[in-house]
Amino acid sequence: MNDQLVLFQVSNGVARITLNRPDKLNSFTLGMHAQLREAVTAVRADATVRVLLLSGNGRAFCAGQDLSERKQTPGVVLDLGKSTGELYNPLVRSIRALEMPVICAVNGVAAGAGASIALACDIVLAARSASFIQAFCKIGLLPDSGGTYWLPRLAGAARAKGLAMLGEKLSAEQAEQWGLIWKCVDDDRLAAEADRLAVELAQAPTRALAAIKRAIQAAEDNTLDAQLDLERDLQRSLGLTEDYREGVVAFMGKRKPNFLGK
Ligand code: LHQ
Repeated sequence: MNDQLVLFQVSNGVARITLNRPDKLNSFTLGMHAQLREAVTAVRADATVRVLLLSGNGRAFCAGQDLSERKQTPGVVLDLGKSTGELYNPLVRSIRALEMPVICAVNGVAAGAGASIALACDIVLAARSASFIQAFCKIGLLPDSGGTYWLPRLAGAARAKGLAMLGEKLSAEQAEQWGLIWKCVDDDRLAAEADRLAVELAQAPTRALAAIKRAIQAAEDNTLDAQLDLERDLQRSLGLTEDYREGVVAFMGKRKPNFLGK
């Protein structure tokens, strides 16, 4: 039996989390949730980490909930709200709250909650052969883990409803064209391109990136007035950072800045 349901490694400011149940398309079990939670907690606690890179092992990114764990048993009331509320929602919230960029390298199919978790990340790269499937409607459910939040915001309500109600496979190329993801790249370039971005972002002014993440997420609900105030407040605190000072000094000195994420 495979006990390492999530692979976790930190080097040079980059934390790499890889979902690791390839034979079941990295679908979520209780055990995988627990290990993923532990890894994200370790990322948050490690001050050297400046970017998180999430991916999947094998031919899939993640096929959502492992349905063998969610079968109806006669006489037992199945509470899907419990697993959504206690497992998936905290995961989505933790990704959104991480004060660093989270890159998702979608190496293959992302279905159900797997698609939602990918879309919760800040920069989503996908292999050209990857796909996104709102599989929920095929088993009588609605998109969860933020699915009904990301889809209309990223793709518009018409496409969101089509995707969620039809559950058709959306190719990575179409996902890029519809603005669901950052980029789709050739399969054999995905790992290298994700690594290149991770290394670049790990050398970026982390606090500015965290502020960008926070502000853009807030913009999903804010009025312009509230957003202008938030930008002012965040800019005020960024103006006090070492990285801002370094950025300006480096620009004036016509040299490359050395950002420390402070
Ligand atoms: C799987 C799964 C899977 C178990 C592939 N479970 N074994 C939240 C809260 C509470 C409850 C419910 O759900 C949620 C959120 C959700 O995520 S709901 C949506 C759950 N996911 C799905 O409905 C997707 C189910 N999977 C599929 O539709 C297909 O596997 C896709 C389209 C992803 C890939 O198809 P194929 O490439 O043809 O692969 P396959 O179907 O042959 O799968 C390979 C193996 O992985 C196979 O096992 P086996 O032992 O027969 O080789 C599948 O049974 C297993 N697998 N997804 N979600």
